[in-house]
Amino acid sequence: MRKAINKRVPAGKHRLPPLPYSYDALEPVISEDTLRMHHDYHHKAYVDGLNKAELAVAQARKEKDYTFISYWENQLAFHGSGHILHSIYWTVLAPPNAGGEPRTNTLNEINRRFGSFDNFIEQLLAATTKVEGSGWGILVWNPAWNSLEILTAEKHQNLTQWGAIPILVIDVWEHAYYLDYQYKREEYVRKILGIINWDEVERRLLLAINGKLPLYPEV
Ligand code: MN3
Repeated sequence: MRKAINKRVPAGKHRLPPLPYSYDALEPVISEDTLRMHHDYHHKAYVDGLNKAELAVAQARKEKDYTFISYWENQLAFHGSGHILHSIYWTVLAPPNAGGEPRTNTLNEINRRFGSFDNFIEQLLAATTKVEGSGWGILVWNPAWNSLEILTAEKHQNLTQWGAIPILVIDVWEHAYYLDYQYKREEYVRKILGIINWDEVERRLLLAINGKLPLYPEV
């Protein structure tokens, strides 16, 4: 299991975290080709974009020239959120022999909020499948009222409740599924829901409940 890492990362020094398994570990749900491109190219682009934005903002500060600040603020939100969500996405997926049902605390909180595990899955499937354009389905813990909630994100950064902590995230950008599922986004989400690493979800939820997050797999 991944250790809690809470390093301070200086501006411009983010690095792509390694996948916690081999590129073919999620087959047949996610092909080796998809996983390799998704991690090595797409996730890396968000890490690079975040570093670039942080350094640009630092340079603007130094030069006292804020002509392009709104552009760089947009880039910080987009690439920073993309890096965070992808880092979580890899860790909450497990090889196909994992899956099954949530662990004790996760199941208790799901029942409390959604009434039953089936209700939860139905809502998560519907909400995630129906994200407009590129985005994410996200199970969050909201410490403001101590509850799970299902939220979605358009792109990586739009639509949230501030302070909400992502516990389980599902990428529904086309790059996550198009090679393997083409337009069948719902089928991809269904398959993903069958390979969730519920041990990791439980670990993240317990940390969140105990005020130990934000805690992302930074390197
Ligand atoms: Mn992605």
